[in-house]
Formats: sequence, C-alpha cells, structure tokens
Amino acid sequence: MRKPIRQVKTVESHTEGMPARVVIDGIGEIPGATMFDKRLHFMEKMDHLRQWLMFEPRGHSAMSGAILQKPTRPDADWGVVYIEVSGCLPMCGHGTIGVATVLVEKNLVKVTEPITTVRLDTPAGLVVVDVQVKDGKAEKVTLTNVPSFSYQLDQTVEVPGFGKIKYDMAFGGNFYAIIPIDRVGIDFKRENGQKFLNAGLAISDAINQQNRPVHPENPKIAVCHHIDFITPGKDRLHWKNAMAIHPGWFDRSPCGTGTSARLAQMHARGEFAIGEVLINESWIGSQFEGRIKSETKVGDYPAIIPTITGRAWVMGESTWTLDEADPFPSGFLV
Ligand code: PYC
Repeated sequence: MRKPIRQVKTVESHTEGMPARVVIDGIGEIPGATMFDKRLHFMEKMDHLRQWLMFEPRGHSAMSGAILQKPTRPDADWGVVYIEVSGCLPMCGHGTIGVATVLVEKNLVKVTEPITTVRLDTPAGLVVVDVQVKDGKAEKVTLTNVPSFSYQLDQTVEVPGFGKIKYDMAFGGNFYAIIPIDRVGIDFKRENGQKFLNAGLAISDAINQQNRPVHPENPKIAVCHHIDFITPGKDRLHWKNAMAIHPGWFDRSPCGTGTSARLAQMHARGEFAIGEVLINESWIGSQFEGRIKSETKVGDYPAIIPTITGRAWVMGESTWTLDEADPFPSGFLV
C-alpha cells in the first residue's frame, strides 16, 4: 500500500457548539522563539497545513482548531497555535476551552480533581486555564484571558449600502466592533443569518479602510475581522450575539475573546462592575459566563483581566492522511 505523504492526529472537540480540532501529533516543531513568532512562521510558510485541516472536504466554512506545540516559556505546560478557516488568531477563547478539555481528558497534563490548572503559551501571551474535573471529565473550564481594553467608543464608519454606522471598538485577544442590532435594522432571527454576515463583512471592510485598530503594544495586531452584533437578553447582564467573522461565518460559541472585549467595553461605559457575571449567549443559544478579575493597563489604555467560563466536549479522535494523488491537498471553500 502507498504511504501517505502527510499524517496528523487530532482530537475532535466542540466548545458550546463551536468546533475545536486539536492537533496532537504530526506537525512537528514550528520554528520561532516565541509562540507569536511561531504563529507568524506558520502563517507565512505552513499555511497549506491550516487549509488542509480547516477547509473542505476535511473541515467546513466555520471550522476551527489548534496545534499543540512545546511551550517557548518555562511557566507554561503547552504552547498553542490557533488555526481556523479565516487564518490564525493570536488568541481564541473557545479554542482554549477546547484545548484545555482535550489536555485533561486525554491525560496530556497531570490531572488533579477537582481543579486542574493548565498554563498555555499562546501567541497573545500566557493564558491560565482552570478546568473543573470530575471522574476524569472536564466539566467546566475557566480561562483567565489576556488584558482586554476598550479601544474607542462612539466611532462612526461610512458603510456602503448601510450609511453611517456607530460602533465601539474593544480588544479581548482580537479586535471587536460592537454594534447593537437596531443600528443595522436586522431582526435577531436565524433566517436573517446571511444579512448579518453581509453587514458584518461590509462593516469590517469599512473599518479596516477608514479607522483600522492597532494594538498599542503589538502593532502587528492591526485588523478588525469580528463584528459583534448584540441584542439584550432577559436582563442587563444577559446579552445575545450574532458574531459575524470575516469573510462570512458565525462563531457558534458565544466567543471567548469577543466576550472579553464586550466586558472591557461595558466596564469602560460604566455598565459592568467587578463581582458581576455577564451571560453572553451565542447565535445558537449556547452561553459563556464572563467576569472581571481585576483592572490593569495596556499602554495608556485602562484595561481589565477577564475570565471566561464555558464547557467543551471531546467528540472523537482522527488520523488525517494525505495521498499524493489527492487533487485537493489544501482543501477548498465553496
Ligand atoms: O472564542 O475567542 C473565541 C473565538 C474567536 C473566533 C471564534 N471563536
């Protein structure tokens, strides 16, 4: 039998409905002194591997995952490079919850009950994750995210087809434009999904042309590809979102970095205090809890340290092989 030209092993998980395909073997060590450098190297030289694992026919138009690496810092247990259908994020909340669940349930870290603490070296910095474990199962995961901050409030962007749209820009590991749905005049209903995705793409293109956000401490983080359309839930601490991600898919989870950005924005607006719990609900109705652990600064920006709590489930394990005659070695999107 012909040997495959490539083979990797993954653990398939989902976090509140959003896939997290965790690559546990087969990629090797990605060159780079830090996890941020590894992410850049991977994006420049190894992107075909992301496309192979995320695009059809092995993935789909909203696929997401993570590649486990040896950490580049002594205080971390594992390194992580996040991959998804749109590229490689510096930080991914639902991905982190999936990775921590996989590490615990596959015994890739020393597991202690009732809490196993996992320290992840991510491209955005060290992320500490507390996994609530019972009988070897990860029941609930709380990650302490990177410092998150409100970048700009009450901005206006001119969007072709929509006119002037007001938004707040906040950072929670990625940049998020936060927009109440009445500003785009689309009802929060499943059948309006494509309308939100079209609006999100137009708004993100317009923001990146007219007022591109730049991280004050890492100017290589300089794009807004996430539009957080929000609508109130049952009280002031319960919100629902349609998280439209470039080039046109929804986060099925409530979005960990998006929830962090939202906490920072609400805090900056005086709408959320330390000690409160935000229930952030996804497009499919799954929920994360968001809290503020403490306040800090990022450059000159007042910032917060958010924690995000959610759940993930291991669904199976896969061995992916690539045959030399496969006409789609980098997959495809339709
Ligand atoms: O959970 O941070 C997140 C995330 C980003 C994109 C999809 N999910």
